[in-house]
Amino acid sequence: MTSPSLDYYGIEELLTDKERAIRDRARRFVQEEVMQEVVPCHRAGKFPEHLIPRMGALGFYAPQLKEHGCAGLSYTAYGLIMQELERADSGLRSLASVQGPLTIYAIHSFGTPEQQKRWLPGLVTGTRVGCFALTEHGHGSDPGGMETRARLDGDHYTLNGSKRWIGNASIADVKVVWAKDDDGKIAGFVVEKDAPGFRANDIEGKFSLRMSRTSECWFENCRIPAANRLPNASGLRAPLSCLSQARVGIAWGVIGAAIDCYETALAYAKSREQFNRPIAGFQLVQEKLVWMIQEITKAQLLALRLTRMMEAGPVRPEQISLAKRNNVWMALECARKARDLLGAVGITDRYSVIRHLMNLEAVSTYEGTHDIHTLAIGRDITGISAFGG
Ligand code: TGC
Ligand code: FAD
Repeated sequence: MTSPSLDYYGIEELLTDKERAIRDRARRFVQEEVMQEVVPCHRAGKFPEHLIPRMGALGFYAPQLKEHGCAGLSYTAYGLIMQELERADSGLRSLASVQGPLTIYAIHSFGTPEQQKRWLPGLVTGTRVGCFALTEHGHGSDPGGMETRARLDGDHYTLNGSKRWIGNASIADVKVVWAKDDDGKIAGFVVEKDAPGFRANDIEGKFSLRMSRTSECWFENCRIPAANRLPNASGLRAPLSCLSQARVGIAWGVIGAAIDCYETALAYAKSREQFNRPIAGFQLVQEKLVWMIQEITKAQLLALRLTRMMEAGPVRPEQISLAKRNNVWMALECARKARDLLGAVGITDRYSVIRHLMNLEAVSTYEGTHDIHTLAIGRDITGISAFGG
């Protein structure tokens, strides 16, 4: 159960019984099967890969979608699952984001029935690993400038180019790759494992999202069947609509990381004594704890309102940008304040806080940086684009 301090505004009452049950099951999974893995995996810079099919069996991949084995849950239930995963580690939620709202959503939304039948069951159950390759070495915030090309050559496409910072690309069985076609239009292609002309390396030396595999990859005359083009994906709108799905999950997910930081800091502040009293008794310490619970509460309300709106009908991408931007910033600030309250022990992995802090730096960058979302919302409210040339 959520402790009363974390439900300052009675959010619990706004959830359905089913949503609460789904969240509690995700929390049990994290406590019973994940937590013991996190610190060793984080130290080793590895993801516990046996959990990939386990998370599939629990229905964690794109649960907001219907059919093809997806759970057909509410957007709020999807968000609550992401919250529980990210309470453990952003890398766990990231795995679910790449597999679900990115890879599965792309095939689910833009594929033919045959393509869906072929690739979705393995991805949804987690017996096959997916990846979503949009970012390139020269194009991160501006994916519209991508240089990867797909040339139609009889019954094949030939892909040339490179992608960088791609979650799970080196092990993925099913890679959704975005490239420009012969007409210069952005299109989606599925590159299967062992496609000739594909190679990938994992990126080493990460201080953030260490419990996550991140790769760079190259397509050198990489031949794939023409039937692997996703026919309903046309233009930048297609990958961006996948990002919208994932950003909602992030807006909820980071609340989990923030709650874990808050709970850790509160417990520590009550037990740690300096100047003959618990540090929780100092005004400056209380101010930090109050800031955290205030901002977590606002973030919960924002995320919940967003997913309730999505359950009722479409929302605008900028409304999703607002939640991603605010909630990731909030979680990062919570992690910074919690790290401060823990003093020296706060820099060790005996406590989760420094790990969350480092992870959230990447979460602030990926799926649109904080400033890119600022500009997206700025364009929406002023009608003037400040993105540049
Ligand atoms: P712009 O003119 O704004 O848009 C092009 C077309 O797309 C439409 N659109 C969207 N559609 C659906 N969802 C969205 N979120 C959309 N945003 C825009 C738009 O209406 C337009 O449609 P149409 O029909 O008129 O053509 O394009 P722009 O080139 O100005 O770029 C806008 C910008 C900068 C906001 C966009 O490029 C952007 O979001 N950049 C950030 C890139 C990004 O987020 N990359 C993420 C890569 S994947 C990743 O990080 C995975 S990490 C996952 C994990 O581990 O958890
Ligand atoms: P850049 O775009 O070079 O930005 C650098 C800085 O410039 C940022 O501060 C940015 O805000 C700022 N900036 C850029 N343009 C403007 C502007 N117009 N005005 C003001 N400021 C600007 N991508 C995928 O496709 N698939 C994945 O699975 C994936 N997983 C990832 C996992 C991790 C751990 C990380 C770190 C990244 C991942 N990414 C993935 C890539 C991620 O989406 C990009 O890193 C992100 O979009 C930013 O691109 P960039 O790193 O090239 O930064």
